Amino acid sequence: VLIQTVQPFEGQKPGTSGLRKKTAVFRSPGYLESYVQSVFDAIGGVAGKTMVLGGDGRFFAAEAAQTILRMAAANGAARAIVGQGALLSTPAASHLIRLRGADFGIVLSASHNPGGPEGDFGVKLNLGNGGPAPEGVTEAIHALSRTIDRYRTLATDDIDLSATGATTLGAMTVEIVDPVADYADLMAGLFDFAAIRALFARGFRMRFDAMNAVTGPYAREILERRLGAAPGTVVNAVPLSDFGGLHPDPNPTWAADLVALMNAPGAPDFAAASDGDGDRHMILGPGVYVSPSDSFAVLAANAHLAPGYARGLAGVARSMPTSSAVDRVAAALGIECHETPTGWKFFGTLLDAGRATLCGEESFGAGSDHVREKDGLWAVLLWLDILAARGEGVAAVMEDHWRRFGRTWYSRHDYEALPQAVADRVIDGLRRQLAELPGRTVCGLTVTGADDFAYVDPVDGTATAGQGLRVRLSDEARFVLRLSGTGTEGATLRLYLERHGDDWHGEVQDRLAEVAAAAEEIAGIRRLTGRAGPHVVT
Ligand code: VG1
Ligand code: CO
Repeated sequence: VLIQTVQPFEGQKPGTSGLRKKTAVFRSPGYLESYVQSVFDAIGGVAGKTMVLGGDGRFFAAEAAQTILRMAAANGAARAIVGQGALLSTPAASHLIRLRGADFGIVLSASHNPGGPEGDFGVKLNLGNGGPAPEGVTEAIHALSRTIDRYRTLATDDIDLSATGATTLGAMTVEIVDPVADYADLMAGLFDFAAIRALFARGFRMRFDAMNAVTGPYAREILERRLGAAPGTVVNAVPLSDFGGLHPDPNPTWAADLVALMNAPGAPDFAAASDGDGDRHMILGPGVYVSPSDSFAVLAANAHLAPGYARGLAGVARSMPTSSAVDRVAAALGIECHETPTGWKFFGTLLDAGRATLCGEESFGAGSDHVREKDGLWAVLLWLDILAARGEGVAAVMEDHWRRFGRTWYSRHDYEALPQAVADRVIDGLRRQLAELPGRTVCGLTVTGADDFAYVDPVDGTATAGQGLRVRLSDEARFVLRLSGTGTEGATLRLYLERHGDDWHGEVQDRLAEVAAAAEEIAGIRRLTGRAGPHVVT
């Protein structure tokens, strides 16, 4: 065992989902090692423990996996379970941790951020329940990273991760597993594969865009092999280290080709895309884009149609900026509905306690208690199961949903790569107004409440403050403003717009125009940033 000295690095503070930095930062000598040793120390050491390791296959992941394996062995870990080729989607890693009773897992991914030498890299930490490390642990990692002065490693050659099987590294057993098989089996146990197979056999056509990221092998195995979708259903199916130059974020901006396909004559019946690490999903039908908040609400309203959820749901949970569409479903079902801060780590206690069966976020994330992460392919398969059971297409399912529950018009406007000081000025400016806003009428809407979202976990009592500024408006409207915690360049402001109505016809941005105008009048995002408009609209 080698003890190497290292100096602490600034800013090794995990954000919404792991530590994300420019790849070049992660490649600076000692940077990854310093962080990983802080992770190991923050979880009480890894001696005798079992680790799951994988990632989305992005540039530097293969090298980082070797570094982490050497360090785990040097720190006394008993076993590492590694996805073949160092691949594991985030939900598959979560499943593997639970299935194998591992103590923790590391996922090498910056999720939907682009990869490559000029792109982003990231390290996610999941604990023994399969879920992202909660804030107490991420704070401990950050604290340790500020004083770290040494790390432990071995002087060994790289091990071959390209074939499945067992080997050793020092005294640690390394087990290289098929990244797909266990996950595919889990899906087969939740959904009616025979019904979905029959749907494809009847000529149902689908396109799944894996965006050259990790879901390709999973989607091919499940959709094309096990469910009989036509060969070629999965496109961009081979994980590439730079995602083929794509930005693996499944939204109308970055998956514009898929949206265009679905808006053209001859579109298939159904389309979906996932992100770098496989935890997000976008759903499309011919001429229909399903907003993520609506997708989550539809899944909650129809989950009982899938065998895995036939008993019904214990409860649901959504992140605060996610639309209230699912709240209306929960009310109709008579189940608990929780509102949590942004990020999957806040759902863990509710899932573990059996108080939420389904969880969702407006950022194309939905999942259930089958793992402790959001899960892109899971959402796609639940959609397929629902379409098969109902014998209807996406448009019909959406219309029926809006007829029953009304429509929650929703959109997120992202202002990216702002100077931090400018973004802070916008946030501080709105925060200072919160107390005096109620009662004010702006652009025809009256402010009915305004606050800085704080959360007390109903299971373990942990308090979290400063999670986003909410302004409630008349006419069942609201806007929310918060700073992103996943970016690597400057600051990103997210403005979330929402309004509920019974009439579901019309264009989303039109229906939200007054809410957007009120938000601009109050928060002055364009005025203070000098930007003409958002970079990305979802
Ligand atoms: C964003 C999303 C959030 C999601 C997070 C991680 O965070 O808004 O809902 O949980 O990304 O997604 P932020 O702080 O930038 O708004 V991914 O697919 O890994 O890790
Ligand atoms: Co992701």
